[in-house]
Amino acid sequence: MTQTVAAVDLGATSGRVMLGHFASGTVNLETVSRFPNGPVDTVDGLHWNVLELYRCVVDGLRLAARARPGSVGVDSWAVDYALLRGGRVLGFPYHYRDSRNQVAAERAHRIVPPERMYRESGLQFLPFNTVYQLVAEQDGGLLDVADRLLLIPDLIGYLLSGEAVTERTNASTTGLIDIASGKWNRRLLSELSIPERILTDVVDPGTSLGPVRSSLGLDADCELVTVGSHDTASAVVAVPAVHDDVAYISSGTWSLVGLELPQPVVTEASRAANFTNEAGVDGRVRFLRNVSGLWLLDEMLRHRRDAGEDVDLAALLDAAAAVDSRDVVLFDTDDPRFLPPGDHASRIVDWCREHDVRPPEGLAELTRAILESLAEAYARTLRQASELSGKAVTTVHIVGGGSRNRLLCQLTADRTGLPVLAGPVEATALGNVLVQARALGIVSGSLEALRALVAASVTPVGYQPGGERS
Ligand code: LFR
Repeated sequence: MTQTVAAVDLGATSGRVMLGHFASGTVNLETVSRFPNGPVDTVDGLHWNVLELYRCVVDGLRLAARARPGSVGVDSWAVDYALLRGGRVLGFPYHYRDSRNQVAAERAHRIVPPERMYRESGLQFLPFNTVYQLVAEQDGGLLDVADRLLLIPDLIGYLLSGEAVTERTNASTTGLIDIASGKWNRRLLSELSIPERILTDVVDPGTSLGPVRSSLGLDADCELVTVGSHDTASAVVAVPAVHDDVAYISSGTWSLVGLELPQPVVTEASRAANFTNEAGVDGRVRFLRNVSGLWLLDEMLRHRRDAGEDVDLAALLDAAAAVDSRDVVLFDTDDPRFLPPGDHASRIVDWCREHDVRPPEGLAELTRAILESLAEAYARTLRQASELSGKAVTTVHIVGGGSRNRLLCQLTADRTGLPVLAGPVEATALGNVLVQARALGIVSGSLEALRALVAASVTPVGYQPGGERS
């Protein structure tokens, strides 16, 4: 008998509602709806249009209702939040790429040094970590009146069910969770004047929050179930690993490059290398680093298209693959100039000029420069992850949208010197439905059992170092 659950998966550039059908030891995803998402530039900065996102989620779930899913789970990008008072959302949530955070980070570090923040949270420094956003928020006055903070997937869950909680994997990206106890870090909150009253209980993935609102047209017993609500946590659940010595790259807007560990690595060396210890499903640790991702390419192309240029992605990737290796340019994909939306092509050229590197010429060379630089950053990050954790890696799994980019996968095999297994593309939605299905008793077992189920359901594409670039 087939059993079904529904996933809401919100990415920084698009969202989707999917059904996960479970039958005979396999899982099969069905896309119900897709909708665009992105920053909205307003007079007071970059925001998310969460009401529109919620509307799209509701429309998708109404369509999903015909398959009578037993539950719904929500995941999204991390760190961003809404403030509420009396159940009402106060203003449009800020987008993490807004420029307000850098100054706030400096202000926060004058109160609590970054070394201590890292020791207590295990979180890599990113200027947009929730903790810094909340310090920036102190200037706007909303924190004084808010009575609740909800991270984006928890906000959507709240609007769907009326239940307000903070799911643990995403909570770990705030910088406000004490890594030793798994609880809100009260001392840090008080030192940074972040009111504790706005925080809700932290719950684990796989917790039922009760029925979704009846107006959605789902069955009366369809419940909201927490999943790895940080999209990367869900994606890592669905890495089709069949042995332990693997690394993963969750490749989308960002590339999240690292390992799964049983225990965190919170050393001065891991801090210096800016590795994070984010909470995974089942208490695992996602020891990884944020490397930039397809944002570099997508934003460069969006900018070109906005300027009226007609760009065919498939043809561009072929042209990029054909660029002579002597014309390949490497630049630092982590340079902060690439964080905000804008003209990435000019920024790459500027970076090259400033670093005495011949700038890439034309879109094919620019594209090749982006993909080679990403692959080089992956290789460096994976070497560091192994060194810092002592864990050997023999295979690299690439999951998410980037697993479809054959040139990127091949370059990753070349530059890491390791075989790459690419896919599934929809790892995040798969991880989301797997954790729900386990909570409902449709499937059972450890993360390894869930991954074996993914491996039985999808066939990754293999790339060998030195293979053909196509
Ligand atoms: C990926 C991701 C990353 C997080 C970034 C910002 O979609 O969730 O893990 O660092 O977005 O939230």
